[in-house]
Amino acid sequence: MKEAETKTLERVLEGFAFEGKPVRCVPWGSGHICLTYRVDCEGGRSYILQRMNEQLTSDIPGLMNNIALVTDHLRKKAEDPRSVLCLVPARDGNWYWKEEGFWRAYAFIQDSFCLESPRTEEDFYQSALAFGRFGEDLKDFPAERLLEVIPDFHNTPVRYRNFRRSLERDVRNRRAEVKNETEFILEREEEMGILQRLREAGELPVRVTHNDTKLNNVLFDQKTGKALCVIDLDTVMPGLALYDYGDSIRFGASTAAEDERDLSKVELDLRKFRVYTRGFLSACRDLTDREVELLPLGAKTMTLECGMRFLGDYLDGDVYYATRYPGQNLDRCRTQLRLVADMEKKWEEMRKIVKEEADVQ
Ligand code: ADP
Ligand code: GN1
Ligand code: MG
Repeated sequence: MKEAETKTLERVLEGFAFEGKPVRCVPWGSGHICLTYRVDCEGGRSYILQRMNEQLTSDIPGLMNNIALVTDHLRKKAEDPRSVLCLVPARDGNWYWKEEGFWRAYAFIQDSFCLESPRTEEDFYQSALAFGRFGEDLKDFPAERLLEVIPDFHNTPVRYRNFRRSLERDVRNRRAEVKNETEFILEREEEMGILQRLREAGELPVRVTHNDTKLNNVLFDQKTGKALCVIDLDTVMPGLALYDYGDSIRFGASTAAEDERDLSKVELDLRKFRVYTRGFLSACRDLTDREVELLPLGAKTMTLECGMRFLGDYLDGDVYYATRYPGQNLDRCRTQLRLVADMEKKWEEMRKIVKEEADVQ
């Protein structure tokens, strides 16, 4: 760690009401958005400390208030305290500490692990239960009490507008290099606006949604191997159940990593698609027939939107997502678009699977 980073961390650690004196602080996890550390204290307690990404929102107190409201609600229904994130207040009573940016802390969930891809179908099924339950447990929480932390987060037409702006600005002169990807995205604009139009027409219910339901945003229990806790609640806000279902499929039902360079490895795994659908429908009992019918479109829309966001960030000069090497955002975009193309090939099968799984519920 650089000296300046160590100094900042020392001051931040003093800002939180930890039990025991912090004795170690090490970088932790592999998120794209927050800077995450694990803090170990004298006496054996551990914590997660995160520097929040201020690009997320200008209203960090509002974001933290969302997390506090939602975790309180979930805790009332939880049987196992480890199944809900537990915020640690800062010494001034806020849920965040300001020190060269905004920081927050959670109790470290012991004996848990995180997966970048499902090792088995059961892992993926477990994550479907966790995200499905998350929606189910929050169905009686009034969504309008939550701040729309990132306005238009999954408003795909607005994402198209932002993408066009990135194309026009073309600050790194990368537009010519991504002509094929750009065409692929723009050709599908009409279809990718359907969910937003249905939301605006009141034909799809607005619910409390997580909005970032990647497999690596679930912690698993080391002892039982079952999904334990949904994490990464920055984007919890009013949304559509289809976003949560779709984003999980995009990430977990792909046969390859999000930044795989060999596109021949990237496919939608229909087995995993079925397994996730089964878990999600069995845990989230509240979906309307219309929502169920639109699940495949949810998966396709979230995948294309994500690909477009990666490409937009590549055009902008990689300013939003953390990247480990030049061109990683373009690699990420390409896997998403390949997955969309594969979904188009498998469209009728996807619809059939959803129908079959809904019928057995
Ligand atoms: P990002 O928004 O950057 O993805 P996350 O909130 O998902 O940040 O956290 C990053 C990683 O930190 C997770 O993938 C997980 O490994 C770990 N993590 C987060 N919260 C906890 C917690 N309460 N207990 C244990 N590990 C955690
Ligand atoms: C980001 O925070 P993380 O790494 O779980 C992003 C998601 C993208 C995802 C792509 C707040 O998620 O929207 O789908 O990367 N989160 C935010 O991997 O923008
Ligand atoms: Mg995360």
